[in-house]
Amino acid sequence: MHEKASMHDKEVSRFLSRVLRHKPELIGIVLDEQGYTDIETLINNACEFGKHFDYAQLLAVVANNDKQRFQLSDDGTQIRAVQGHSHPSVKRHYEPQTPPNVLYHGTAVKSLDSIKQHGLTAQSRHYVHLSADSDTATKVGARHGKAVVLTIDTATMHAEGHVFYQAENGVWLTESVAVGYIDFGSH
Ligand code: HQG
Repeated sequence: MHEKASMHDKEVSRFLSRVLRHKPELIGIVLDEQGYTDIETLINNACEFGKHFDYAQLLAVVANNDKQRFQLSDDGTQIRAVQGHSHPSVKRHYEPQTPPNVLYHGTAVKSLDSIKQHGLTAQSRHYVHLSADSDTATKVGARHGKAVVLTIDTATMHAEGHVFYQAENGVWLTESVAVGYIDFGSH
């Protein structure tokens, strides 16, 4: 295959998730506290790393992304992932929001024992991620194995002072979820 073979949008999206959430140093880019990085540098450095896409393709990936994972700065020169970060440079500000009465968390059956012991913790990311609907949560859980959807009593959590945030793409975030707020269903 040609060295400069263009990438599919999905590959670009995966690559952007990797460097904008977890591993900017892979291509020598820097994320600011709000997660933004300079697009020109990103494209040039990605190219040197063997990942070839241009500004037009990046714009298309941002616009068409199924989960709206990315956001451009107002002037179009910077890009960030809106949630999902594990990188310590990023300390994103989100406005606290009142959550719906319940939210869902998709996980894998193999994690249930540990979750029953410790509750939901952020693992490598900065927050526990919660979904507004159980179908989405099922898909999130299936990434890790046989999926199971947990129902979180967010009304009580919120009433008891736990803080929730919603990323620009609708994903809900909170620091952790204690076992007492989790409905495991039949599991
Ligand atoms: C589990 C995707 C053992 C947790 C999704 C999950 C989401 C525990 C895994 C976003 C645990 C972490 C985030 C405990 C939590 N013991 N396991 N105490 N507490 N876990 O990938 O929520 O498509 O870091 O249940 O859609 O799966 O990439 O988090 O299974 O919104 O945009 O530890 O990533 O978005 O896995 O997914 P992850 P997640 P994108």
